[in-house]
Amino acid sequence: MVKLVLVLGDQLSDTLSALSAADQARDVVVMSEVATEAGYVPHHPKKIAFIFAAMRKFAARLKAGGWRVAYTRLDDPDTAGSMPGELLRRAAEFSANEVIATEPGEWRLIDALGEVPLTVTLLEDDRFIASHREFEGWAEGRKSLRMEYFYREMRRKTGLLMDGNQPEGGQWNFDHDNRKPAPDSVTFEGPMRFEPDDVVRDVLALVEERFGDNFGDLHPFTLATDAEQAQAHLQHWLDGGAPSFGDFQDAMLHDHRFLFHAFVGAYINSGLLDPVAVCWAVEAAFRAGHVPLNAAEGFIRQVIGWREYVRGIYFLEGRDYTDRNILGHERKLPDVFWGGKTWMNCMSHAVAQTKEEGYAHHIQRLMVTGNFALLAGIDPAEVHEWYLAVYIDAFEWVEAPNVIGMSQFADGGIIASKPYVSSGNYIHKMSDYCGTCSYKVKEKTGPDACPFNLLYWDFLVRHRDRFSNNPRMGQMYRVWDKMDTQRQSTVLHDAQTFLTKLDSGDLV
Ligand code: FAD
Ligand code: DLZ
Ligand code: SF4
Repeated sequence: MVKLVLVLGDQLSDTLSALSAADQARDVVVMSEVATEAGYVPHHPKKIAFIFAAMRKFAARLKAGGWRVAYTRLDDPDTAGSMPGELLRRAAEFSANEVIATEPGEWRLIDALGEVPLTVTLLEDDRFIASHREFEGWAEGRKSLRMEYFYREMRRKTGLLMDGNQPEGGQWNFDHDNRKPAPDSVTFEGPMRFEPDDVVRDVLALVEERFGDNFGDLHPFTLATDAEQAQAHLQHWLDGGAPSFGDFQDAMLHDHRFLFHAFVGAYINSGLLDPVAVCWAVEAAFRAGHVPLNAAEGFIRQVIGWREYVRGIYFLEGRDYTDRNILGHERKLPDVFWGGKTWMNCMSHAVAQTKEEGYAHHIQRLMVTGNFALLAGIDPAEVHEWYLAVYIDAFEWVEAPNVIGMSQFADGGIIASKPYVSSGNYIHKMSDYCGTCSYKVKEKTGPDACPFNLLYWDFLVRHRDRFSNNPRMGQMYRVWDKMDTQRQSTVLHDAQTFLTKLDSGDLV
């Protein structure tokens, strides 16, 4: 009997376990652009266009490879509008009662598939290095789940950057070499850009019509939308960006949005690039003497360390992870995040770039928008929805641990040993944003004081009970305690004035 083989918009890999388990001569691949997936958050139009275009091209690739594919476009009049609905419709059409699927990357969809009145077999997503069982085994009995130790296991398992049993260069981690402030000049021009072809143009017209009001610019659209283009983009970055990736990983520059970052998140997460193959390509560039060890190790750690680790945490922690709010933050997400005008140059820049590209690099996400949300006490669920909507690479399994855990500390410290908060000083050191800002980064109080300076102390004081005994934060509490009490009250007063203006929608 025919079985349906479900392929989701972030499962566009030739090696997908559902495809490997199916019988090409008998089974039908089901792929659907559906309103529920396109609408569970107000996705950036570029993200929707990317997924739909990549899905259409992958469907064509499967057909060319001999598969029968039942593909539903968003504007198909017969669409059921949801993934379960589409499976039922196709089951009736092909007289099928069994579905083979690779496990989705989101509890919401896993649960929805569980409710479908068909026999649904969920297979492991073996595009990841660590299975759920492996991660659970690693986590079991540990007091704290730090990424670093997990990462070493992944290095041993894959053999990446290993010298026998030992790490290449005698160290597992070269992070201390990777914190240089922004360079004076950048010659790498950023991601490779692709002119829209016919498939992409069709999708752009559809997305413009249906999702044109969502936050984010659809045009210009120059993303890679198939595996060959993504591979060409990767090579372009290996040649030009990878050698400096490590040194300037944490830097931020007005005129260089991408700096030396790889811009591969969306391509890896959707399945167009294989994460381990990408890492082997970086390792090969290192062995060829083209990429230094600190860059190669730094990059490989992000992919086989952080990426695998956050996925492990998402599934280990379960369905309620996105509801966590240990710090009790309840402020509404201010308009600044949706492009509302602000005098804060760093925020304005990070949000404008997000609107135009559907992309910001890690430090912009963590130390600008994330830092601001945490300092200002914004409800982590709202912060989570924002990140899930606005970044092209955002899928819940990877986005939620980064936002709820790493950035907002809402999980109480499962991922981060201390909250990632900083005053304006850090942003000043790592970027060229402060020089042209209306606020003064060196001013600590008064109407011109950098809001990050005010909110930093306000945050620490608000959460003193929780953090003052944290060994990595004690020093900051000592600095606060030594401050003149008059100055302390001015700082807290000015912080409140700022937050009141923020809440009233005044320009801040
Ligand atoms: P590069 O800096 O070139 O890094 C290479 C690759 O390493 C990335 O493509 C990604 O696959 C992996 N990587 C790096 N850091 C992480 C990390 N912390 N977690 C998982 N993988 C990582 N990444 C996503 O893929 N999707 C998200 O929705 C997402 N949301 C984030 C939200 C916040 C608040 C923060 C702080 C980080 C988030 N990240 C997310 C992680 C990281 O910021 C992005 O992976 C990265 O910016 C993507 O750009 P790039 O490909 O140029 O990355
Ligand atoms: C993100 C996304 C969007 C916007 N649209 C679709 C879609 O129409 N059809 C589909 O199969 N997948 C889509 N996706 C990706 C899914 O939301 C993703 O598979 C789940 O969030 C699990 O990671
Ligand atoms: Fe951001 Fe403060 Fe610098 Fe302005 S001065 S760019 S608000 S850190």
